[in-house]
Amino acid sequence: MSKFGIQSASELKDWLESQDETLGELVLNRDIKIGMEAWRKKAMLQLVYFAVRARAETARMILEFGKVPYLDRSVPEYFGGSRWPAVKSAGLTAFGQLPVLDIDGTQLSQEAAINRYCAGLVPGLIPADPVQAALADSIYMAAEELAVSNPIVNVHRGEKFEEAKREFFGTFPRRLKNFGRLIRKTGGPYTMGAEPRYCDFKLYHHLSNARSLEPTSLDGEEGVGAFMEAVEGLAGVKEYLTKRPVPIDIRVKPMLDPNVVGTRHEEKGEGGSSQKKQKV
Ligand SMILES: N[C@@H](CCC(=O)N[C@@H](CS)C(=O)NCC(=O)O)C(=O)O
Repeated sequence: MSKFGIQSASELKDWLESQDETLGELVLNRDIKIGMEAWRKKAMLQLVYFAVRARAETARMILEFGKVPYLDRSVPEYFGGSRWPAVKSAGLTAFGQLPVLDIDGTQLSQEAAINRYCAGLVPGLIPADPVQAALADSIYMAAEELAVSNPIVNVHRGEKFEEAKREFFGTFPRRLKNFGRLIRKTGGPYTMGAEPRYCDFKLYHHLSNARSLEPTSLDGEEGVGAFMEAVEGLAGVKEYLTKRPVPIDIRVKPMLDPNVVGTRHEEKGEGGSSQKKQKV
């Protein structure tokens, strides 16, 4: 037994993980910190979501960037063959929504919480300084205000699509200006300067949604093009972006191509969409 009363590797792991980063900086030497990182990465992560490019995308980019192993799970894969309506009515997720990240059996809901947890596994994505970390959160939340782009790309059709798109692009230019100003102020290429922070993956996702709806929508805001390229060039992210399925038939019959495991085809059992009723 150690003088701290820690008796097993798993107790040590719990203790290490309960320490905040500042204390970690003071107490832990570099090797222990690396060991702690490795331990964290050993957690079995299962990301459960629908087959749309929406609220799981930031977590995927963060995990791919950090080379953190995880499993992408469809609803039937994770919930023993059940489909979403049954899962939801049985209360099998905390808030009746996805995404969910299963961390060694503990289910974490809410995209922001999932992304922050994932970012914590990757050194540098959450600034060590609490004020800087809070600033990263504020940029993240400002990007979250673009989240209505998700259903426009992945769900809406016809008149509903046109209406939602019109509304989105009504406020988008002013929001984009704010992000552009921020990037220029910090010197870029990322929102907080030379290093990527977790908020950058969230912002990238929503700006790329905007770009797939209106290919020229990011043009003319200095710094934003370089921001997009910088995120796209990050090791791990670059490979991921080329291999991920692509939203196709936006506005008409949106779906992902190729039809990956857990896509709406499979969710319904055969061709056709069962997800159009879901709120993405
Ligand atoms: N605030 C939640 C929103 C989650 C959410 O709206 N999830 C949608 C998919 S993107 C969902 O689960 N829709 C299915 C339903 O509500 O039945 C988060 O950030 O995770």
